[in-house]
Amino acid sequence: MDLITKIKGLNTVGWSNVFQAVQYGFRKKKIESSTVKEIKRDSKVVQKIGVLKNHISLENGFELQFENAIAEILVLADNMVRVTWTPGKIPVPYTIEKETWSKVDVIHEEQDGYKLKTDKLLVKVDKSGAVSFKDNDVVLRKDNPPSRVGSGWCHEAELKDSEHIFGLGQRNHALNLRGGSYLMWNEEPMGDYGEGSDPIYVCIPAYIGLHEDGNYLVYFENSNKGTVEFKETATAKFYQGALRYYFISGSVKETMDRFSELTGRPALPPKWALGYHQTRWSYKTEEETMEVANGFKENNLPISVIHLDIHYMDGYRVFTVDKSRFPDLKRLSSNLDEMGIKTVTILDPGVKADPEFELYKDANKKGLFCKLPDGKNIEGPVWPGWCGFPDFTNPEARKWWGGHYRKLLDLGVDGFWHDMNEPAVFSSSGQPTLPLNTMHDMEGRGGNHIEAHNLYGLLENRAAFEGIQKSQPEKRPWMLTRSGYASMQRYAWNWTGDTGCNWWSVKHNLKLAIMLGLSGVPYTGSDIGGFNGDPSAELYIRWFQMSSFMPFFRTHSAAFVKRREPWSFGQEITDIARKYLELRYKLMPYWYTLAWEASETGCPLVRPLWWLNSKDQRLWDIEDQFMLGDSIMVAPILEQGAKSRKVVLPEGKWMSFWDHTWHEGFAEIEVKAELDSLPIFVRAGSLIPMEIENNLCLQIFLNKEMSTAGCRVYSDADDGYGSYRVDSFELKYSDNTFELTREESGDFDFSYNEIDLDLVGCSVAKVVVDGKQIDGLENIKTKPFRKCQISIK
Ligand code: MIG
Repeated sequence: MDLITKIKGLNTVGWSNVFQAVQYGFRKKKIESSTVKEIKRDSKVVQKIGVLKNHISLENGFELQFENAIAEILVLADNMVRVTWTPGKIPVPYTIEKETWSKVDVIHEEQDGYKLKTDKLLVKVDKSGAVSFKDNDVVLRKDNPPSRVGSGWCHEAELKDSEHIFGLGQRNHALNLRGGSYLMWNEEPMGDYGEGSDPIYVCIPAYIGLHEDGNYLVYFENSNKGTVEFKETATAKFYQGALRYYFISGSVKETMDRFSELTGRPALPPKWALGYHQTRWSYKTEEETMEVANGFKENNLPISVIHLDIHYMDGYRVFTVDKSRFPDLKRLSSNLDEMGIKTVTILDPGVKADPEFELYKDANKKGLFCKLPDGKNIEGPVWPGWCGFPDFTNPEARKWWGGHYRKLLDLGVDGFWHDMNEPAVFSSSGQPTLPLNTMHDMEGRGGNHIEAHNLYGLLENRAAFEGIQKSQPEKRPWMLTRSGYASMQRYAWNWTGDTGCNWWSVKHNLKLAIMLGLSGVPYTGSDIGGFNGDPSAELYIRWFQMSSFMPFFRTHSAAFVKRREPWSFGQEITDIARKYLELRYKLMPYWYTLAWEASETGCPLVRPLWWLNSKDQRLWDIEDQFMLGDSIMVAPILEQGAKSRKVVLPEGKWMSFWDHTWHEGFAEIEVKAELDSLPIFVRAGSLIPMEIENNLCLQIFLNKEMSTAGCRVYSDADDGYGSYRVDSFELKYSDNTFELTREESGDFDFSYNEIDLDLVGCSVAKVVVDGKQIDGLENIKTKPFRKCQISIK
């Protein structure tokens, strides 16, 4: 980062903090200088694994002993293998949800190398230490023998010419990561990030390789600082630790399923989180917050959540409330609650080093802050001034931190917004975080910041999740986080931080959502309109339209810019915003069912176009369209002034959501899109469940050339861990008659009075519901049926 960017960045943090940032910058440089030197020196020491000396056959794998290293290859599931090269510290399994796997049938072979075979995968290790992975006789990937570099590892795999790479968390790059080099180090970019500013807040060392012979997912379980590069080879380097990675084969759905079984399924959110959120840095008083809430009601704009940014705290002290601005937070939250609005408050991990502050005193006494090798706390400046940073790798610190949420829950706060948890520290030089040689507990085994840094946000979220679950076991915790790491989907949603206020950023945020999804994190979204700037009405509403199809749907803006509620842009924009808000809420059964499916299978909600057909290479580079689930395809307008755009339709038939015209797939079409219009297409064979006036409405997009369609609808009490139900609708078509059946499972009561059927693009001749003919053919409304026959003209 050059000096100018840095100074610009410091400008957003406020000049009053610059002095401390400069002080900390110098201090940090001095503290970590010997570690930095060591890393430099170490990076030049390369050691080969040497020759194979011995091998041991294990129940589900092999241990191969080389002259300078040991490889353990274990089959954990029929499509997943774990490879571990030591020496190096074995990771604390912070990112692993499932450690014990049931036995798999594995055939061992020992000729021409060491082979392990399951129904789905063949792994072969050569005497040289090279490892190859095959699926149905096709080589998916070949790994070269790794080498030790300093106290870390360098791992290299061959890539095929056509191979595309997706994942690694949030990256400032094209969706296909091929050709780039990526630092694995969560970083606050200090101001807007743009092209070339990589890394940012969430790095995840997992990626999908896609080529003409298939695809796979690789996850490196190594949280240390490192780099991953995709040029001729995929080269991963980690500064320390054992080289441990998981290789998963199968369709993209199967790989996401296995990966989320390994690292944890995405938590099912309370339903309100899928609604619209509004915030600003900050709504500074109770009055101002109520005024915003009333603005939504007056303008007839649906809203579910308002977030309070840092001004609600007393001098930015975490877990406190500023009594002059928010004299009665409980009153505010219950007033909002009556309007159907949930309250979310921001929390930063830094604890003000104020000898009068109870929280600080307590953590200090208990020794819960991060320390330097000399045993003293490392303190750094953030919003409250000098702060201590809880060591979330210490189980005691997690418990302690998690215990404090109760205070805010008791004040009626419904969810939490975790900012600055890279962790970010204001610093005028080097990376704006803690020194590399900061010590961490790492569940008692010890470690430094090189290893713990990327885990910091993840473990703050875990501490919160566990604490909130304990304080409020009847509800599902909801939190939003800026930083995170592999497996964060178990605890938190993500937003993409201080994104730029420009057209590049709106485009880029679509890529970030797809990338995160393919890295295991399904819930993300961006500050609508960009963070630090004043978007034009056009930029705002185009961004808003796209975000209405993103899992996290929120307008946010920085402290020094104009107010940004939808009505700030005038009547026309307010009306367009209402149209997309209403559509979002209508589609809630579709969203909620996708969320439930994600919690069962790890599949992201927002998917790349090639999700449905990974063989179609034309789809591999498309990064300005996306699938929401398997049925809805969105092609947002991402160019200033554009009133139309090109849309690529994958194989199959597609119906325009708005004008109900059919389009042949495997084609590119030009679509008109005036300012109020977002191109949306529905795949033929889809049933889209919607909620309209408390009824369940099924929009049926069945082309007469097709014979089946279906969908599932998940419902429960919208929160908590009680009973649920799944209604599975299946539709068969022949001889001008549709037969629609509904099967139910689970014991939650059906929550709709009626089911409305909307046969898009057909005129109905006769409807028979559970054996009885009904009237009203234009608009079919029925009691919850088992079987319904519809004849069309
Ligand atoms: O240093 O809390 O990304 O969303 O409004 C800035 C103030 C701190 C950064 C977050 C932004 C939030 C802001 N925070």
